[in-house]
Order: sequence, then C-alpha cells, then structure tokens
Amino acid sequence: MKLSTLSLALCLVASSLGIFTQAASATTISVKTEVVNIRVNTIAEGLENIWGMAFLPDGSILVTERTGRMRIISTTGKVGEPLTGLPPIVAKGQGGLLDVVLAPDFASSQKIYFSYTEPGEGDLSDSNSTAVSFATLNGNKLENLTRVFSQQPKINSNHHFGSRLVWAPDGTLFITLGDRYSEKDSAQTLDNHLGKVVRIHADGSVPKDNPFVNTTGALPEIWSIGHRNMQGAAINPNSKVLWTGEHGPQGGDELNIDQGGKNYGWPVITYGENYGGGKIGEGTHKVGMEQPSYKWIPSIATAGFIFYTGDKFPQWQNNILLASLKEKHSYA
Ligand SMILES: [Ca+2]
Repeated sequence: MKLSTLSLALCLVASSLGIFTQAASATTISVKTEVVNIRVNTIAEGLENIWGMAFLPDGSILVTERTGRMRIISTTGKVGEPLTGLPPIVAKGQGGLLDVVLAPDFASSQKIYFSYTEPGEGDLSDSNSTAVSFATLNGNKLENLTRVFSQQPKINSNHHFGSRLVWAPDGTLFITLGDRYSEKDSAQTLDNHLGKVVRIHADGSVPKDNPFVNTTGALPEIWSIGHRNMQGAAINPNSKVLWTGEHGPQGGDELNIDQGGKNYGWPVITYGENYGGGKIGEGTHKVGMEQPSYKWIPSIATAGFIFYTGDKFPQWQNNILLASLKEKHSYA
C-alpha cells in the first residue's frame, strides 16, 4: 500500500506520542504516558520517504525525499518541482538525501544545510558515507554548493548513516553519524567518524574548543563517541545542551544528554542484543562509559524528536515529542 509519506510522518509523530518530562540538569528522565486524540490533516501527498523538513520564514516547508529529491511544499500544500543543484547522492538502503536545516542567518544568507549519502570515488566507488553541504536557495535552484563535512572513512554499506543536523546556540553545527553497521567497533576509536557526533563551524572548520583537538591521532571534528545510529537530535531549550536519540539493536534504544568528550558505550555496553538473540559486548555498565538517560526495551526504533516550545499545549512545554519508526500506538 502506498501511503502519503508526509501524512505518514505526521501520523508517526502523532500516534507514537511519548510525552517526556525532565528537569534541565537531570541525567535520567521520567516518562509519563498520555492518551491524546490528535486529528491528523494531510498537507501533501505523493512524496517518497520524507526524511527531513525545515520550515521557511513564509511558512512553506523544505522537504527531503530520501530517494534524492528536495522540494518546497507551499502553505496551501502545493508540492513544488524538485530543486536543482543537489550533489551526487547514493540512494540505497537507509541512505540517500537525509536531513535539511536552515542556516541561522538564513534571512540574510538564504543558505540551507543538508546531509546525504555521498558516493566514494575511484577504488571507493562501491563505498559511501554521510556528507553535509550548504547551498543558497534561489527560487527552485540550489546554488553555490559547498561541502562542509565528509564522514571518514567511506564504507561499503547501506546502513546506519545517522545524519541529523542541529545548530548549537553558539552557532556551531552538530552532525550525528552512524556506525555503518558493519564497523561497529570503530565507534570506540577516535581515528574515524563512525558512530560519532561531530561538531563543526558553519564553514566546515573545526571549533578550537572541541574535546579531542589536542588528542594525538583523533579526528578533531569529534564531539562524542560510542554511538550506534542516531536519527534524532535536538537542543534542550532549558539547558541549551545537545540531546540525541539512538537506535539500539534488538532492544536498547536510547536517549542521551550528549556531552563533549563522553563515550556512550556502543558496542561495549548496551541494553540490546543481537538480532535473533545473543549478547553484544560486555554488558550494560562500564567505568568511563555513559549510561543512557532513557532506554527502551523492546526497541521503538527511535527517530526524529523535538522539544515542544509552542503555546497551544502548555502542559507539554519543554517535553519531547519523539517519532517511532515501528510503534503505531502509545508506548508505556
Ligand atoms: Ca549507549
């Protein structure tokens, strides 16, 4: 059955509504489950695998289709033609055109930033990795395309691209990066971008206060390590710090308060197990590795989330609304 991806995305947010309450400084999260009735209005139809979206100042929406297209949906739901000017994109498996965000200075610069699966070149033409570029939006055209980040190394895998983009209050950009599934042990070492959060300036340069800039052999973009695949990330409006949501394997999806220089454990510690059963790593705790702030067993397949800061539902203020890729009802 072919579903409208946009209405599906909204359905997932709405029907998998988890309402989280947490204090700004807490390292664990209390969760309450509410039954809420939400009327879902389909805004637009016929789109394929929407992965990211960003609201433009006039209320229209930039959307990415994972298959490699970006479009603008007007405030009346009119679906625009695909934008021109995207870079080469590998649309296979979980890869393709992924997140999109406006630059903090979009009003003056017209810049947008987006993440995608970038093909390798030459001997690496069968391989790929997550990359981030910006471009200026001019009508239906993307111009002045500039790549600011390319995950290293490239891997022959169609899995675990991570790829959520979040601006920090200081104007730096966080990028979540998956372990590519076949390279999970690399999430523990500093010589690669697999299973990491990285932090860069808007022009792609490395902030001097990144945690590993003075560590020999470490890639200086790295912010935190020991991650599996993070498809959700947001800045907590109270504490102003990064939170990330992470897919576990079979069980053990996580929410983490994602601090610079910390090790979030994968694949040494996890609350999940191999698909079909079987232990992964050493257990659930280890000195020097962070516990998740919240975990789901069984997995809900945690995806995008936001901290709610609107004025329509005061009881949800600063709570997280989180999309699940598998649950169709509220979870306990
Ligand atoms: Ca973890």
